[in-house]
Amino acid sequence: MKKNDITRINKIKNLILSSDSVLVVGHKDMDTDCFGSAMGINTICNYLKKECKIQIESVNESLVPIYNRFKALNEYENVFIDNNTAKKYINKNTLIIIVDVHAKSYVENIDLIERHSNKIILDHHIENKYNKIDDVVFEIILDYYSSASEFIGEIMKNLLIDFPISKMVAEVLIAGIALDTKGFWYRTDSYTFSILSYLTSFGVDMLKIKSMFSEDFDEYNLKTGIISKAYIQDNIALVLLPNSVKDKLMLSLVVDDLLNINGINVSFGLMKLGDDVFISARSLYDFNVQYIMESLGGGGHYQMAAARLENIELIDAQIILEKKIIEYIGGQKK
Ligand SMILES: [Mn+2]
Repeated sequence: MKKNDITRINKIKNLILSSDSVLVVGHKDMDTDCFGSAMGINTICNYLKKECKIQIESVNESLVPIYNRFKALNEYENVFIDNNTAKKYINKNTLIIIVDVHAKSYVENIDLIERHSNKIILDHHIENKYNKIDDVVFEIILDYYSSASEFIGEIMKNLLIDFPISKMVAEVLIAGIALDTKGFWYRTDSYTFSILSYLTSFGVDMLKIKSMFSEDFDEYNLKTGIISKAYIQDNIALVLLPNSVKDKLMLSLVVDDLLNINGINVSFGLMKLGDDVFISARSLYDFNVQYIMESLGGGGHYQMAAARLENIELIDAQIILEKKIIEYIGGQKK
């Protein structure tokens, strides 16, 4: 399967057209990519004149300001609904569109989804067959899309002929792509930029999107303090977050930023939360962090992956991780 497949796009269009209404469901702790793609589906439904609602229960802290801006607008007044309202909203001819997730354990409102048969999945994560929502009428789980927003943006670009999309919707889709590609660097190709070209054509100011990712002074200081204590060996950096940090976002900020430093091509960060240790990993070039995270029970992509080790101390997790890294490097040299 490749990008920009018109047959696939038409299939999705026809599934929407043959349904009474649409309910979009994303993942728990909804992020900007998930929200952007949901807003994209909502726009597609407007174009196809189908009623569409987006079920939102829990949103990530970083999405709150964007979400509030949409909620304040009259035209979206009844678009966002909670789990209970979603139950009352759907009938058997409603199409549930699951975006940016396909894992049973990570999707919002799994009870409702399992009881409903007319549902499809549109996701960009690496397929996990063991924890997948089943019995769907159609699914596209393609990890070569950088983001769900790129994927839905592609459908919009092909379907919405002469149909202007709102600047705010275009912005949130671009922000979704920016989030999952770490500022358009990771997993982007010429198709990604053609979608960005389409989306920016609706009067988008890219600096406004950049400002959505601004950090505050305290966060910046905390991050650079953690980074300054990283161990670095053979282009690989490893950093332990202090116990005082309770926000997992800091873990990904740290591993992302380590790769901005000359001479660091791979970064690992570890943090203890409750009884467990969370590990986040990034790489540039030819180093498969997904392989290492998978060997620890986690997953992700070649250059961006994560794992969770249960009931363990930080130091023990570090020892296990270092052993895996050494094994991986040893295997590569053979
Ligand atoms: Mn995503």
